[in-house]
Amino acid sequence: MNLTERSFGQTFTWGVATSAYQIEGAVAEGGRSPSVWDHFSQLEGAVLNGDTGAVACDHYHRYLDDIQLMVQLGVKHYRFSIAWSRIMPEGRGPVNEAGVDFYRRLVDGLLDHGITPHATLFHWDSPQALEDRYGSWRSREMAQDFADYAGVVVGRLGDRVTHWITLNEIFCFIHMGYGVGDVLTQQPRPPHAPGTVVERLQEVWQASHHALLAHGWGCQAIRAASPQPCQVSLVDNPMVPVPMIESPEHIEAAKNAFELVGTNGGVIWPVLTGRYSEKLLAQLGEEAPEILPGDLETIHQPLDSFGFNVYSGCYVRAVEAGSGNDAGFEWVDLPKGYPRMHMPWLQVVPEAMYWGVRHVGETLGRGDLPIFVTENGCAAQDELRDGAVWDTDRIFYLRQYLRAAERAVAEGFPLRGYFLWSLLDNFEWAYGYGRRFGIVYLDYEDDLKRVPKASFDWYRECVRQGRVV
Ligand code: GCO
Repeated sequence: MNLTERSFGQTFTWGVATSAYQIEGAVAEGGRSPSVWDHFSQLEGAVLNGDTGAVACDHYHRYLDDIQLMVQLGVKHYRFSIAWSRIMPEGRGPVNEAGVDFYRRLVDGLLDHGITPHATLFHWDSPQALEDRYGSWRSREMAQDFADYAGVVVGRLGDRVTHWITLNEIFCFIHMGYGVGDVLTQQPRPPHAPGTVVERLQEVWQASHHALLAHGWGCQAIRAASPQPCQVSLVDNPMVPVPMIESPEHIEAAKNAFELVGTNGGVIWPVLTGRYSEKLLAQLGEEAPEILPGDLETIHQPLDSFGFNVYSGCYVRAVEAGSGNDAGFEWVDLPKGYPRMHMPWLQVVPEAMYWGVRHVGETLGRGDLPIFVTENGCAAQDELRDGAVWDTDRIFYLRQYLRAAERAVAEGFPLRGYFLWSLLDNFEWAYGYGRRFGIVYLDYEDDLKRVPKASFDWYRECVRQGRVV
C-alpha cells in the first residue's frame, strides 16, 4: 500500500462522539427534568467517588468552544445525543421548547462550521418520570413513549438534522441496568441505571424486547416526522469473537460464536434479520421474552446503516476433536498479563474492529448494510504535565484499531465512517470522572479547561491525510 494514499478514500466519514448525560451538565437548567442517571448517580456507592453528571463538562454552556475544538480537529461529523428529559420532562405529553432550543443552537453551530450532526435519540438518560410511572423499559409503554418523543424531536429538528440514531447499546442500558437478584433488598444492584433488580431473567429479556420495539416504532416515527429524506440507524456494541489464529477452522469457530456471544442473538439478530437467534431462544427456554404477533416485523425496520461500537473483543478457537463440545467453538481465556487499557474490560483486541465488520457482513449476511464505527476509543491514565498530555498509549491503541478498519475497507467491506470516542474526557457512568476517554483533557481542577492531548494531534493528522499515521 502506498503510504501516502488516502487508504480510507475521499468519502470516508471522520468524526467524534459524545453523549448528553456524559458532557452537558446543567441538569436542572432550561426546563430539563431528572433522568434515571441523575437519580441513579446519587445513590450511595453507585458511582466512583460519588460523581454525578450535574456539571460534567458544562457542555450546555460551552458547546461553542467545543465546536471550535472540532473545527481545529478537522472533523466534519459529530455524533451526540439528545436528552429525552430536556425535550419532554414528563417523558410524554408537554414539550419543553427551551430544551429543543438548546439542541437547535447546538446543531446550528455545527452546521455553521460545516459539521454534520448525527443525533442519537436515546443514550441511556431516560426521564425518571417514566421510571416512576411504569418502571421504564419493563413496560411496553416505554417503546411507544420513545417513538412519540422521537417524532417530537424530528418534527422540530428534522429541517436541520438528517442523520438519526434511535438507541445506543441495548446491552448496556438493559442487560446492565436490570439484573436478577433479591427483589426485596434490590441486591445485587446492577451497575447501570435504572439499577432494577428483578426476579427472573425473563423480565430482563422482556425489557430488552421492549427496547427493540422502541427502535422499530422509533424508526417509523422518525421517517414519518422528517420533513426531508434522512438516514436512520441503530447503534449497538455486539460482542466480537476473533479467531485466535486466522486459519479456516478457527475462523469457522468465530463465526459459530457470533450468534451466541453476549446478547448478539437477541439484539442485532432481530434488528438486522427479523428474527431472534433460534440457538439463543433455545438456550433461554422459559426465560425468553414474550413476542407478540407483529413484533418482529416492527423490530426489523429497513435501516440506512448500522452503528458499530467497538472497544474490545474475545478470542475463540476451533473445538478439539472428540471433545463433545457441539457449540462449534471454544473460548480462549485471556492471560492475566494481556494488554489492557484503563478499564477492567478494555483488553486491546484490534482485530475486533475488522471481525465485527466482517461478521455483520458475512456471518449475519448483511453485506448490503453500510457500517459506521460510531464509537472506538480507550481510557488511559492521562497525566497533565507542563500543560501537555503525551498519551502515546492511546495513540498506540487507536492506531491498531484504525489499521484493522483500514483492512476491512481494503477488503471491500462497507465500512463508511469512524467516530472516535470521545472528543472530551467525560462522565464515564459508574466510573464517574475517574476514567478519561477523551482526546481532549478536562482539567477538573481548573474550571474544566480543555487541553488537547497528543492523540488529538494524531487524530487530526489521520483525518487530514485520510489514512492511519
Ligand atoms: C458505551 C457508551 C459510552 C461509554 C464508552 C466508554 O459504549 O458504553 O456508549 O457512553 O462512555 O463506551 O465506556
